[in-house]
Amino acid sequence: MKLYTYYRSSSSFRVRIALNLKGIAYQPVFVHLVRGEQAGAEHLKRNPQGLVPVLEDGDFTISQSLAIIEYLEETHPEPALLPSRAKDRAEVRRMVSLIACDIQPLDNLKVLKYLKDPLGHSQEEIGVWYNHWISLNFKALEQLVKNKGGGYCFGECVTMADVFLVPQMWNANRFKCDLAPFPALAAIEQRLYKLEAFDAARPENQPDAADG
Ligand SMILES: N[C@@H](CCC(=O)N[C@@H](CS)C(=O)NCC(=O)O)C(=O)O
Repeated sequence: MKLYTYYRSSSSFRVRIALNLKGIAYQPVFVHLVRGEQAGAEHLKRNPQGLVPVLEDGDFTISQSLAIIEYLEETHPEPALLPSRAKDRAEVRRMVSLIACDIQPLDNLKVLKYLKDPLGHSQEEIGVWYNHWISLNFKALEQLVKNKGGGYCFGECVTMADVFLVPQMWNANRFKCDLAPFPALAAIEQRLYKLEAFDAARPENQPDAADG
């Protein structure tokens, strides 16, 4: 498999974690987002949205991190990232959606750039925007993991919710969000980084990190 990725892309980070957890070997192909390589003709053929990540599995090409991770879950079921009971899967997907639908799309690079130009917001205002969506939604997620977590976001095993949590925490730290109100999320994050699959997927540990 080939993964088109950028070290600091939180959506790529999710897929790197899932591939590592499932023990799937892959070849990373680096798409430099700051240099705009995602908008080049070659990449647009892979993903007309001009975003990473993109996964190639033989002649099959797929984008959208959640679609990719669900595909990996179906094609490589072990270890499972979704629980066996339907109600439990719904709980995990609820946490995944909170991050993937209600935080990341509001705080991604395209949105932050648009707030600056053409909307004319200052860097300080953009920081306030960023923090707002993190803290609003992490407040709810903190409550959900307190109710449902048993060491991890949901129960006592790593699930897709953990795969989505860690990259969002990484982004929140990068933007210096106040994470003090979320001790349960922070404790889970620390526990997850002890696992090789999460640590190896960290942005700092990617070969393209050296390229800026
Ligand atoms: N919903 C998409 C989001 C993908 C996305 O926002 N990718 C960002 C990096 S995390 C990107 O490629 N940004 C490039 C740009 O905004 O030009 C997913 O989950 O894959």
